[in-house]
Amino acid sequence: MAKRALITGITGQDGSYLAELLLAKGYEVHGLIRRASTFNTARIDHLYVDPHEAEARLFLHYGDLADGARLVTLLAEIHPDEVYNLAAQSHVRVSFDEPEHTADTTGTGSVRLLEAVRLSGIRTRFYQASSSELYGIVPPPQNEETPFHPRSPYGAAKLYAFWITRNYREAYGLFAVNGILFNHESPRRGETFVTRKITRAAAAIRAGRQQHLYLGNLDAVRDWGYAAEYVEGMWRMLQADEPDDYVLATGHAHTVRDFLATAFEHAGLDWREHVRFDERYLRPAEVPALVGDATRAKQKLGWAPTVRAPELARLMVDADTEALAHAGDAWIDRPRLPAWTVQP
Ligand code: NDP
Ligand code: GDR
Repeated sequence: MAKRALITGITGQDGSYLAELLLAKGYEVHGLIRRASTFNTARIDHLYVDPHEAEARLFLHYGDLADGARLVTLLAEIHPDEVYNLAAQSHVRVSFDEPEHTADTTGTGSVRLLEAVRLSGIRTRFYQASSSELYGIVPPPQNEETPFHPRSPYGAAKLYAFWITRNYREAYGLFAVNGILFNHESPRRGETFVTRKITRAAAAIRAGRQQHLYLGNLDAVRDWGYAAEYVEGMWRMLQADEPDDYVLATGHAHTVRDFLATAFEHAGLDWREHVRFDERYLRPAEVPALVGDATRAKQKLGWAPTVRAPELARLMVDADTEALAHAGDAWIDRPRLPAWTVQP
């Protein structure tokens, strides 16, 4: 019998890569999606097979991490072997504007899902999308033994989700793991995260569709990996003999400025001629440097990433150049929205 997985956050960057991976491994995949007035399935549309067809193995269900009763009925109906909790309000800057909503989705949402596992009485393995943002201002390199000091409402909400996941493991014997993932990017990255904002701008400026790129702190250091490789690590965590928490990271440090320089150079541009500072992109409290040590994942799971930030920057610029060519007049420069709103 094919294994069955439930993914929350399936319409997001990681959810789409994980759905692809699990389908390729022969899983039946169920995804939780939020009802919206427009379709929000662009990242998984290529996986669509008419559910009336016998070969269909991807099924979507309306639901929300804010709705605990719905999560119970859904789990009782689906009986997944594995649950991947990827859903979250995942933008750090936005979490300062919407701290309560972020706590409700990113923090309390996790305990709603864990309780739903317990109340529905199913036996399943549980993955929680934890984050390097937990480390905050604790200096690198960070590993599973490094203390936490989150710096945002997002980080604080993820801290609760981390501990409640561990608590369900200790209290109820649930096979529940935290993947503490450092930043990972791809051509499917949300357009307001800094890497994608940079690579979209590089493509648009080269094509004469944009003049300037407005950014905040260029000195922040991050450890950027490739999302498609990180979802493999998530899956491996749930195949281990014993539940444990794991860091996934490349171990390589780059500043935002480094990423910017590589991306613009690849587009044949000098970033200094186009980049402007906008204080609206600063955070009330910044996380200066995150660089992970993924030794445990390498030793126990055999997981090792191969794509580093410079290669990632180039592949994302290439993907955005191609997307721009196809979009034509439909191209929207979404990160420029602060001109009308305060969207980060
Ligand atoms: P995205 O922001 O791309 O995706 C978030 C997903 O969560 C979307 O599918 C979104 O749905 C869904 N979602 C948001 N709120 C709710 C809700 N209330 N109920 C149900 N679904 C909801 O994030 P990523 O794919 O980048 O990240 C996946 C997870 O990993 C997140 O939890 C993130 O915080 C965490 N993480 C990410 C890292 C990264 O570098 N990418 C690093 C470490 C952790 P919709 O499409 O409808 O908005
Ligand atoms: P991060 O990612 O906060 O690390 O969270 P983001 O790309 O938003 O910021 C990275 C760094 O770049 C600086 N920065 C800017 N950031 C944005 N978004 N826009 C800008 O214009 C800009 N200018 C400079 C930021 O200050 C920051 O230092 C991501 C998310 O995916 C989280 O969900 C995840 O948990 C962490 O990565 C690990």
